[in-house]
Amino acid sequence: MRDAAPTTVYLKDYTPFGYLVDSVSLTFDLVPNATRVTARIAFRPNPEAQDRTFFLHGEGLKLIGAQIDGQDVKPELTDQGLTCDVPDGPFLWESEVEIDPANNTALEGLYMSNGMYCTQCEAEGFRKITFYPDRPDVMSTFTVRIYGDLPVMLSNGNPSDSGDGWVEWTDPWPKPAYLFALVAGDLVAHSDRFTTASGQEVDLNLWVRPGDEHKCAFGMEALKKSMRWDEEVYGREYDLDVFNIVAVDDFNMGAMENKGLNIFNSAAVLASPDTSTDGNFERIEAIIAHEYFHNWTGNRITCRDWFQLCLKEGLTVFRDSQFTSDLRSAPVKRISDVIDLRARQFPEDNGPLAHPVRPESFQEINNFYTATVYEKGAEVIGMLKRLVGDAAYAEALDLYFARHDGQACTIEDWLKVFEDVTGRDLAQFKRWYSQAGTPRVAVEERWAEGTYTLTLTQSTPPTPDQPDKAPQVIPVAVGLLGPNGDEVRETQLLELTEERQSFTFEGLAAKPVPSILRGFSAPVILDRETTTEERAFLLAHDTDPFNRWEAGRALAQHTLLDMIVNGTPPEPAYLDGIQSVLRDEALDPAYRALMLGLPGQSELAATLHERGHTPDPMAIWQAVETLRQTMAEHLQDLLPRLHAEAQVDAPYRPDAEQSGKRALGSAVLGLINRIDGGVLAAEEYGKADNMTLQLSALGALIRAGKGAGQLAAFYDQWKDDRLVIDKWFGLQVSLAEPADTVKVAVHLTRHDDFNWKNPNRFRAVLGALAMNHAGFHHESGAGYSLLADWLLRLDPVNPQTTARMCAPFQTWKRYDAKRQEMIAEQLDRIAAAPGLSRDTTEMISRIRG
Ligand code: 0A1
Ligand code: ZN
Repeated sequence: MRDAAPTTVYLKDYTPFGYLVDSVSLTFDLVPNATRVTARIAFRPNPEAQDRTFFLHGEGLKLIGAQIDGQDVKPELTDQGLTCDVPDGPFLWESEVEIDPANNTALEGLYMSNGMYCTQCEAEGFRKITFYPDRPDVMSTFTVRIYGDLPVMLSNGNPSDSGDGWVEWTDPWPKPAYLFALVAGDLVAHSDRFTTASGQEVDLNLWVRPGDEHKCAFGMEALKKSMRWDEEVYGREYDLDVFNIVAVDDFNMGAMENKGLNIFNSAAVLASPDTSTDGNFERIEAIIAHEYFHNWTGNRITCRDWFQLCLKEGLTVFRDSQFTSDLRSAPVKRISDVIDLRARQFPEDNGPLAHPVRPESFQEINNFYTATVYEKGAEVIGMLKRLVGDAAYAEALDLYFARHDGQACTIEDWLKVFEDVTGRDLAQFKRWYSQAGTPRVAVEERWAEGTYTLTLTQSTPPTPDQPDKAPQVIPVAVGLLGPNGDEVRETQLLELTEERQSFTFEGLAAKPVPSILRGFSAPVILDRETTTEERAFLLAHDTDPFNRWEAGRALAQHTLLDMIVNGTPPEPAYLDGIQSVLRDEALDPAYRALMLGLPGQSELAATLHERGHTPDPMAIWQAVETLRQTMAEHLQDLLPRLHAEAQVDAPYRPDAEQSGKRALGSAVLGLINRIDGGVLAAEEYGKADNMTLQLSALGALIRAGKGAGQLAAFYDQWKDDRLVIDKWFGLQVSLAEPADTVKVAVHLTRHDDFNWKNPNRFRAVLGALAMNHAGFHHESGAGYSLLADWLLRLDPVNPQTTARMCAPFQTWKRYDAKRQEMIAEQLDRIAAAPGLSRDTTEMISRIRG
């Protein structure tokens, strides 16, 4: 069924639901096309609420019958739910509905994936399962009985009873409906046990389809590490007898934190050295931690309404980044997070989709699971922690858990614990939650008689619905270096609270070189005109690993922009500076691999646009190619030594040490490849004994124009492994040359294995198309129309994934008039499609502006 006319929901309109739910008892009779769901729900009037309208959400449900206190009732039905007259006091609501999981391609509610039943209820999917007040502030305990002839049938909580053909699960912890889950199918478990700090035994199971058993061990270890870490660092213990994780092939997102029954996209949990790259392993470890950490930040303490999404997501992303930093390398994690923030969040914050970390309105909440809510939300917590200090942060978190356990909370509740612990007024800090847009901080410096003055000026550009911005509290970590490279002032935190503010450093013997925004202490853009010499100096001497990398990045950006705008040759100071860093064997190989990275082409386009130029995707691509070639030649003598240093002589382990070496090896291979035309890559492909090496060699061969044979061999080797075949699809599109990208993508969409209803496979091709900057923005406009064709095809099948995949169009106003016109035409074509989903309608209209 297509959606009705969109309505907008506002944060300011929040009111509590008129009834409290004391208990929920559900039964499921699982049949692919006709599953019956009965619900017995104990309601009582909510003393805190004024409005006693009894409205239950419900979408696409066939109502079989309903009773109140055992008497048949005839509720009034709409396409959104039902209303009914109810008694003044407590009452028992009973309903029976029929649903069709086998035809649920939207992957929301109860659906089937490869013969397995599974659910996705966040944000508003539970209403597709039964009539219910489907809002996060309505919390209740659940008992769930599942009837079916499937070997494994799971729900939230602990197993409580079973009989012939049925099982029962009881979740003692009150929860909102979005955390409900059910899984049933022919599954096998990889099992383990965990003893909590207080001695409770927990059964751990990772459930997968038969054949995937060999891909479970890493995920299980990651789960145990997460459980221990949350005890040690946040004092949080697990609270049920069993923790189940299930891998599902058809899933719109990465994973979902349902209470006691986390459901994962199989790409976000299954791993083996043969089939997964180091990057996959690290991502899986982080996602397992993320979902597990939600047990406290999200489940035990949940959100009052969906506007508060960042309350659980920002905090949980922040916690999973801390976890990864502790387990692996903190500087490498920080740099990777900033690369990701700039690639995904900055475009959002600086374009038509900009919204505050806590949005104030939405049409479709699923469109707000964004990099702003998640990643900028985590940055905001990082700033808060810096501002109050580690000890106060820990104290505030303890208070948060103690004060709000079992509640559905708001950002006000969150900030209040910090205010209570520190006595600090966070009213201005709160603007980070309400103002959209990336603040820009301009830097001026003055040097006179031993006193160095930094003057910082902040401004945030207008964003949709927010023309004027007030100054925010910006923590700017600064250190000073003396002329010989010694640190003359250690890192200190400047608090920029005014629009313009000066900070002085006295008693200096010589004019220092400032290292500003160390550790990327705030999610801002630093506007600072500085010299190549100064950047090279910081690249050589900065003691802050983030800013040292940032200096290299700034040099790379500077030289690329100069090449693009002025046709200048690559900057020798950049090439020499990078060379010195690469020579330093004391530096972590992973860090050196990051030093070899260049700013993304889309990021370069954004910077050109900001500086008043119209980005030409082809010219950007060409400049990157030229710089890479120059780097390969400049570093030629050093490359064999680095390549040798990157070799791993031990059995494969996906840990920071080995994967850092392989990352360096892969970056170095990419450069050698430009000189030897694929000779080393062919050799490496032949002897690769893990997916990281195999894929990096295959990529190099494709780039050298010599990958055809290996691509075919790779397919034959892995055709039965859907996750590896996703990589095979994606790699070809992401590495295609600009003029060939669309051709390659079209060709792949005609492949027998292009199962476009599977979100992973759809994204492997169309997502990779959108990420190939010069290919997607090819002057023919074919990239735009191909993406639009597929969005139109996917929308009736899966609105959520379609809406997310509209995002590549968000940057359209950066480009020239011709490209803008071509994109506008595609946006209008999509918008005009009859019956377009609410999800996609909202995205397209916001992007179109
Ligand atoms: N809460 C999950 C992410 C998630 C969100 C929405 C979903 O369906 C619309 C699915 C998963 C997390 O943060 O991991
Ligand atoms: Zn999350």
